[in-house]
Amino acid sequence: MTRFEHHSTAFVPERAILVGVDLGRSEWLLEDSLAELGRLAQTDGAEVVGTLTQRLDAPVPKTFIGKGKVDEVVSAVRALDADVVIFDDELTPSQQVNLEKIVGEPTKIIDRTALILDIFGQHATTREGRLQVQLAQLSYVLPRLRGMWSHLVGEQTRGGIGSRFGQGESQLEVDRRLIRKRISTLKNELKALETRRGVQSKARWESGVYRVSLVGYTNAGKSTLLNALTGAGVYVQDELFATLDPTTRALDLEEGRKITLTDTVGFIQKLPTMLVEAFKSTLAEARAADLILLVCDASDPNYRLQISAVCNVLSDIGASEIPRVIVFNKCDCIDDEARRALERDYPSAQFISAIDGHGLRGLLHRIAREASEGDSTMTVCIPYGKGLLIKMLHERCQIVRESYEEVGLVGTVRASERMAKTLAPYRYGDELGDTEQNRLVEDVDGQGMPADELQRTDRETPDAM
Ligand SMILES: Nc1nc2c(ncn2[C@@H]2O[C@H](COP(=O)(O)OP(=O)(O)OP(=O)(O)O)[C@@H](O)[C@H]2O)c(=O)[nH]1
Ligand SMILES: [Mg+2]
Repeated sequence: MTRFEHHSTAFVPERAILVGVDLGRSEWLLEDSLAELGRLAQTDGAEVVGTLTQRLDAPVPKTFIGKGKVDEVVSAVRALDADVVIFDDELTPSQQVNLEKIVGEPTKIIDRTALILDIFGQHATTREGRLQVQLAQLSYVLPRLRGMWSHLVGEQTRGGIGSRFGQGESQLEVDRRLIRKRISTLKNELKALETRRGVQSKARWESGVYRVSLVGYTNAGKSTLLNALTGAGVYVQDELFATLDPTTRALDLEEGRKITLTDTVGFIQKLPTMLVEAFKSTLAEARAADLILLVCDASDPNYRLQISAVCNVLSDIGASEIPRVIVFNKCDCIDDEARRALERDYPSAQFISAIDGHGLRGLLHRIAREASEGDSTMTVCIPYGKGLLIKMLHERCQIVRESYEEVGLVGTVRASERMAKTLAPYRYGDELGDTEQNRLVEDVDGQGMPADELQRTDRETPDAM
């Protein structure tokens, strides 16, 4: 969000006025919500020059805020030379048009949703991420075409927030029909990508590797944690929505188990529904996890509300049943008293600092413990010819005891339910161990799995993935 100054080659930040209304419906304090809006505006490159608030029982249908407040906005825009007025709540298309008319060109009236969409537009890097953002932006634009977007028709864009929507989409400037068509094309493209992603998730599920997703409020430190644990080199920044696209890295636990860790898009209160909708397939990464680490900024006074905002989105995307562990990050920034209070209120949480490494070993042990939940102990004998299966055994099971015998590798292992099924035909020393039942179908794909097992795994793969 920048504007071009005459006589200078430098871009200067747009000057923004924030408007917040206390409708008495949110648990968030108006000032906290506005502070967050200010950070969003900053992340988008704006400079906040003023803030106006109002307490209302219900929004005023035509202008969202009352008439007196509208007059105040007009005077503030003049006095502060503002380029844009940002409302903390979603405005209806007609409210936006009415306000633009009253405040007058060239000041833009936008809302939190548009701001978030703009940030997403700048931060999306993968093809899927960009398509998802475009879909969300066009869904936002469609009902507003005649209003705030009419100025785009036959006119060069004014630059800044909003003008980057649907970058390079000249048809955006034409009419709704074309936008609808584009929306449906985007949906199809995304569906195709989603199918491919689904295939990948399924492959990972079948491989039996335990999957952990890092989920949490934006800026909680998810990417920093992924980097600290795996050296992934994911973009970390003290700004909101630094990361949009999921990154997955493998990690070997000390207990001798391989897991994958996935970092993904952060959540925020009042997350626009169209974004949740558009980012379904990215968010499905969280849904496909065996364990969710709910990363939370312990130093943020609103951590409780942030946790509940995250839980709401998790339940929206159908991920509420997945086991989760709350991870309080940034513990280097809180004092002992605050730490004790958190430990008292969240006795089963983990406490870490992704920056100084405090608590990371404990966190890894906790993951190992969660991963071994439901494990069973079994003794197997695997012929040496089954190299891949032996590798799987070492990577995915906890080895209690092993010896190299003439018949093959004989190991007593703790195996997950999935691995136990894969290993069942190789049971050793009990009734299943006899050679007849041990008969293996030749490897089709080199996975070392008996054919009937492959079928079973196939059938049991959750549809959601
Ligand atoms: N003091 C302190 N700062 C931290 C810690 N972990 C992360 N940070 C800082 O918090 C900011 C956000 O970190 P990120 O890792 O980008 O957060 P994120 O959760 O990935 O954020 P989004 O991608 O925006 O959703 C950065 O400035 C980090 O340096 C920590 O343990 N202690
Ligand atoms: Mg991040």
